[in-house]
Amino acid sequence: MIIPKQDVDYSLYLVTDSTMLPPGKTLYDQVKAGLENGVTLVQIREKDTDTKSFIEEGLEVRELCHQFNVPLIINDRVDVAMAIDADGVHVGQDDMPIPMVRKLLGPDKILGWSVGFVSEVEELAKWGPDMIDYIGVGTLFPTLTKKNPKKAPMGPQGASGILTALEDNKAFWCKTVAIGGLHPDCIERVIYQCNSSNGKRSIDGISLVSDIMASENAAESTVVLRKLIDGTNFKYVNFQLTPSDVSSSNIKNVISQVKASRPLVQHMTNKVHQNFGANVTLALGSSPIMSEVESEARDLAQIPQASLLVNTGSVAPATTLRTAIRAYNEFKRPIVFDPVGYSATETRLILNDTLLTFGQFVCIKGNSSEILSLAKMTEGKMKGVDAAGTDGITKEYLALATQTVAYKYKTIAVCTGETDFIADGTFAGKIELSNGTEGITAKDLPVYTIEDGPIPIMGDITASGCSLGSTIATLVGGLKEDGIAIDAVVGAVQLYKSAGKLASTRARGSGSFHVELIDALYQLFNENKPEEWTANVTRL
Ligand code: 3NM
Ligand code: MG
Repeated sequence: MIIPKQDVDYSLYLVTDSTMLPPGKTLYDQVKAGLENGVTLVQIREKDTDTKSFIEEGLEVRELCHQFNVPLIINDRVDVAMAIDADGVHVGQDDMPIPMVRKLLGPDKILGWSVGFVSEVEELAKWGPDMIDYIGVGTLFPTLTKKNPKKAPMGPQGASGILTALEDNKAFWCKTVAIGGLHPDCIERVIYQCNSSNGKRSIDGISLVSDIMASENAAESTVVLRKLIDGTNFKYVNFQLTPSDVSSSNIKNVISQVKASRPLVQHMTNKVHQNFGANVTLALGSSPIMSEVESEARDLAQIPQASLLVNTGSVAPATTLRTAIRAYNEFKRPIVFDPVGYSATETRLILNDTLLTFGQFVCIKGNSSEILSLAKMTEGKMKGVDAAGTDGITKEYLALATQTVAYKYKTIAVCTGETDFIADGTFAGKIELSNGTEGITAKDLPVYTIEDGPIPIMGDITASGCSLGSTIATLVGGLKEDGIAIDAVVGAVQLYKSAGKLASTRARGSGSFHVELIDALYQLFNENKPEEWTANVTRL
């Protein structure tokens, strides 16, 4: 062994594939460029190479790796690994059984295993610390590299489930690398979003093939990856994610910023909401754009003070939503996600879960049924897309569900109902390998309630919940660089609830309620006196 196996640095793990090399480059060239720029572990994974060539190549790459003090792992071929005295072996679920591999390799070599399911974690935990050293957790995202994939992409939430299972099963020794479809656009998000629910671990490294092996400039590609992995701050919005003691003066400040910047609020939303959401946005002095055109999403995302509301009652195809989510993340503009009818049907569940793996959202807003489903804290089924009765569900339980969603998606979660709950799970955008959330769990997150008693008629108009999404997207969109996300979200919910209350005292029925709600939003926003708003904000 080049270094004791407990000292292996898993942070940037390059797996080879000689079928995707760019013209003029050899496998050796690409590995060398990687090693020179921060690759910390190498695996030779060659599916169609003759044994003799594999051994020749293995010996060369082994020597190269050892010049950089980097261990060399061999995929699948235990015989080749032993023949060339490689530092370890990586096997998949259909390869030689782990206890046999370990028996052949002896105790000191590194043994890695591809894992996609919790049951596999339970198995490795039973074997104990002398068997598996690390697991490749995947597939994270769709990839063309692995032929005939047997697993569907699990996304960061699936990877978090694997990390949680390692903790639950006390497999504390086992290191983890994420694998599958990892490229610069998602590295920070993967490190940020993947952690065990007890807050004690996140992934120990990023493992990838094509981003380096297929690169025309493998050195440059590795530098980019290394920088992302070593960063400690995931700036997915151009304003602050710091915790705040939200107060009326903070909210006043948010409203002033929105008045000055008049954000452009792109709505990808359902037909019923489009007109009302546009009018709500206009009442807040801002510009709605109801575009669902894929080819212009990038242009819109580059407009300063743009924000995006994704409401999955939308008729836009998933690919369009994905393109928009990517673009807004890339240009560090905020996205508010409203998973309408989450899990009401299988179709909605798949669409919402897929979209949730595509990006990083500054806020996820849902009614109590949606939040309970997202938190996996309900056995009950939703009725239609309206909030199911929350009778019998305690405030403590809803607060915990909101915290759980905030924690799981590293977002500000909003759960609407007669009492609204808001939990801040942004962790200031802090990212780091291995350490998770440093022991902080969902129930430790800051949580606020917004209350104004029952609001008659509010539930009798359509798109009132969706338009809270418009209000949040407007306020976060209008934040200046020093503005704070949680101030804007709490402010938006308090403003919207207070305006609903005011409208209900003025309206004669559900028809005039619509009009009165727009007027009330217009009035309260323009007066900008949050200290007089009727809805109460309480930090629990
Ligand atoms: N194993 P790329 S996914 C080798 O899920 C491998 O276990 C996977 O390639 C798993 O970085 C994968 O080019 C391919 O997407 C990863
Ligand atoms: Mg294999």
